[in-house]
Amino acid sequence: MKKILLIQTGGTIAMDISDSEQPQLNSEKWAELMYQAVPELSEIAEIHIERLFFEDSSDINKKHWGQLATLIYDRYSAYDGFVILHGTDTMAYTASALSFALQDLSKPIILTGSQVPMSNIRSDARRNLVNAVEMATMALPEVAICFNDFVYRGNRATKISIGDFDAFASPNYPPLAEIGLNIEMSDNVLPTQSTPTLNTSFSDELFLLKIYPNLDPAFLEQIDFTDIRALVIEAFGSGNFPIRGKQSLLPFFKKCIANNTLLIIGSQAAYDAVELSNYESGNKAKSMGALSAKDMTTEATLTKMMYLLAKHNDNDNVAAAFNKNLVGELTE
Ligand code: ASN
Repeated sequence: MKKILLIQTGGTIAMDISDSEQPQLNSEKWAELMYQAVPELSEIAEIHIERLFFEDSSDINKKHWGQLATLIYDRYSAYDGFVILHGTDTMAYTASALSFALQDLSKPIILTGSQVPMSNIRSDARRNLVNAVEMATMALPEVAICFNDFVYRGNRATKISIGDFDAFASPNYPPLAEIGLNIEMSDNVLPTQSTPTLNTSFSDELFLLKIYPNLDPAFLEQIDFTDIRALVIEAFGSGNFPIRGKQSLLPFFKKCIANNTLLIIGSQAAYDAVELSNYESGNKAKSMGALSAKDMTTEATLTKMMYLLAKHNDNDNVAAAFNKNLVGELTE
């Protein structure tokens, strides 16, 4: 029987709504509840549970990503696969970050959670948990999100629904697996490697700006860019932004580049890829030296930049690595 390490990090899946005074269960009580609710788990794998921390996923940051990656790296040879129970709100960020933190995998690292606490009658926790544990026993050497009968590459996934069980999507990459009567595995899985690598450093020296009609660039002038090494823009469509009149963002972007801040153009549209040469504004950004996020999710764009800024001091090295497909996060 395969050995799976189940890592508890918090989120709705671990909440006990019947105990409003202490909604966060300890790992023993949670394990008890888990086996009570899903007794078939013990037929799928031998499961060991570790509670690493216990947070609503809004409070998870690069410190937690480092802890998770280190724990998996340290236990790597002892288990056949890993399941991380995580809140759904920032699951796609953690999955993306882990795909950069732990590369060259030969075993599955599957994140799951639920929209409704395990203790509720109509919770999605049981199904997601069974599916995730089963996927962690399979030949899937990737960081993946298993949710609502789909398995998505972690750095391609994004949360799309607050309340629906179908909470995640992978707009620009097909699912790695679909779980029905049978498990349909895709051929688009990363190749198995032999030895994983560990990186636990992520930089926070970046800033995300979502643009919108009537954004006054004067507000942006007030941001102190001294410690901001990269500015990620969620632009419109294929990478467009205002270039006429008082609302033109060109002077601000020029200032950023002069300040040695990397400029990355992403999109507010989830499907397809940024293409800077399609329109005048994108072309202007491109000739100023802006980078394209191509078809990456915002989660992947940000965590990739955080990883690269921590890894390289030189902007040219960051830019060169950013343009490449490192761990399946973009289509080249
Ligand atoms: N607020 C929760 C979290 O992300 C939401 C959930 O898990 N469904 O931790």
